Amino acid sequence: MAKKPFNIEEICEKFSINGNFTGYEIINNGHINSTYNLIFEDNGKPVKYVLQKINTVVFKKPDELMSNIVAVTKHIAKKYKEAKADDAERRTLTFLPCVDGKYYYIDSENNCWRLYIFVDKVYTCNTIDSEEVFNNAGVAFGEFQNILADFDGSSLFETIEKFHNTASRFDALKKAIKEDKAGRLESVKNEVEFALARENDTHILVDMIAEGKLPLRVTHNDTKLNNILFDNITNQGICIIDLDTVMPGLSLYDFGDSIRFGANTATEDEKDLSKVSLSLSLYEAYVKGYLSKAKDALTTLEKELLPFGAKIMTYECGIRFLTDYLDGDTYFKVAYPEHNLDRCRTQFELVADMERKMEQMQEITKKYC
Ligand code: GN1
Ligand code: MG
Repeated sequence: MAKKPFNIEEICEKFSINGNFTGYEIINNGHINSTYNLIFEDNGKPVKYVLQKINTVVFKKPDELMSNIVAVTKHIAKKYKEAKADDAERRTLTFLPCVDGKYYYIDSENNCWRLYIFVDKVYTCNTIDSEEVFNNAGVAFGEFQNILADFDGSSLFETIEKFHNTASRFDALKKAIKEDKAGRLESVKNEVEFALARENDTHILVDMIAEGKLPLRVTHNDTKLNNILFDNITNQGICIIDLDTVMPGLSLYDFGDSIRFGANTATEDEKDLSKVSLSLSLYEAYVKGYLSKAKDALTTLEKELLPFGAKIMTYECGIRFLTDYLDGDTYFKVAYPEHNLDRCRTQFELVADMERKMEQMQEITKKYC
């Protein structure tokens, strides 16, 4: 039998878990952390937890990271409890402290672990063709933003500096091009040209923040479809996960990243680019759901910029994949050598399609404002 990627005796001791360990599953959704479902048996009943190895190259300060997450999840839990919501305990993640009171522990090999209670009777999606479910995704992220509207953003640490500062992401790309660390520049001339041609776009939101035109809110910043747990029976997005990048940010980041991932007719790493496009019907489904919750909280300018938010987040993600490809794949997990390049290509294909469909995206958005 293959060696387990964690030491189960140590995990049980540190997080004081009772019950007999019966097995685990590897969850392959994220590009950063490693995630496992742990299954125990306690008094004849199965009990599940989710164990995550935090990528400490990306998240350098686990104490600050977990301080953010525990504060945010406690806030959300309190809100649903006060509202007497059905299933209040399933509406956010419950992290378990270690015996020393910290919400993570570092093992002898310097791996950093955290544990939360498994949310039962839910599913996740990596692609979607159901407008109804994507509409529910919009509702879920709209509600997430509302519920954090009265959370004090100044108490949050910046877990990754300038995370959605597209201008500084662009500078990082230029540096990677100059250094060409992995010797791959020659093979990505078209992608580099596509990226450099859109430099003007990279400053737009950054400048508007500096000029006070757009408000900072507490945002998720990584609103991929697979960061929503959907209820098996109602298909509602009941719990938002992957809270590592909850920080002050723009509503446009969250809206845009959802569209980037969920309204793409192909997966993020599809090799056949003819399958990649922006689905206007999925775009509409999301806008409708999202604005049904967030409309009143957003300013006119934010609402006007939603389609641009989708484009710029897709572009930003594309240049991040390209940068990592040029740097030799040091940031995102890859399954094969061209993985980051394939991801970059889908993102740029989608940007091009959004540019073609920008007017239609604007029309649709207006309808729900
Ligand atoms: C990463 O961890 P995951 O897979 O949910 C990344 C996001 C990217 C995304 C692209 C901390 O998210 O910013 O948009 O990959 N997270 C971090 O799929 O960099
Ligand atoms: Mg994730």
